[in-house]
Amino acid sequence: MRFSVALISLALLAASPSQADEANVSVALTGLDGQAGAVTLDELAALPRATVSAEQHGAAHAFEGALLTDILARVGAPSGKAIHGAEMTDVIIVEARDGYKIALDLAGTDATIRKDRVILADRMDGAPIGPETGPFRLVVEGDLRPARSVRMVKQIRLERLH
Ligand SMILES: Nc1nc2c(c(=O)[nH]1)N[C@H]1C(S)=C(S)[C@@H](COP(=O)(O)O)O[C@H]1N2
Ligand SMILES: [Mo]
Repeated sequence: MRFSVALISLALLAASPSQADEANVSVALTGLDGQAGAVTLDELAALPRATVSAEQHGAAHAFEGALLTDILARVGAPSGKAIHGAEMTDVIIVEARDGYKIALDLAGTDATIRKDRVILADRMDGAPIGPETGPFRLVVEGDLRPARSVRMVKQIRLERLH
């Protein structure tokens, strides 16, 4: 009897993701030359944090996360003065678990070019975003309709247009 209780407890432990697993949930990153990387919830929390206000269903919400610029630096993305010439056709493709995807111009996400920030958020109004719409959500500051606010972000990749 005691043995079967122990077995059931073990099975339950194996089935429910631990806190460590949650923190290891990640977004896959791909650089211009195919460099592969990732950012986990833990790593996102350790990057410089930014809070962006965005409207959702007519109400303003505070989204908190890290700048896309700081995240894409992990796969060697150009930023600041390095964005000129050929880099002006670099695009960022953000894809979600449900297959929804959007594109952004890299230049338009850089703080030296535009003041509106683009963040990968992991918190909304002070709480984790949660698995149904998160745990990662893209937020583009200044957007009037949140069509580019990708929920459940799975992958972010860079491509140079020719
Ligand atoms: N993964 C995913 N993200 C998405 C969408 C989607 O279909 N799938 N729709 C977009 C569109 S068109 C809008 S208007 C907003 C709506 O966000 P809300 O449901 O939080 O208001 O989510 C955007 N993000
Ligand atoms: Mo929409």
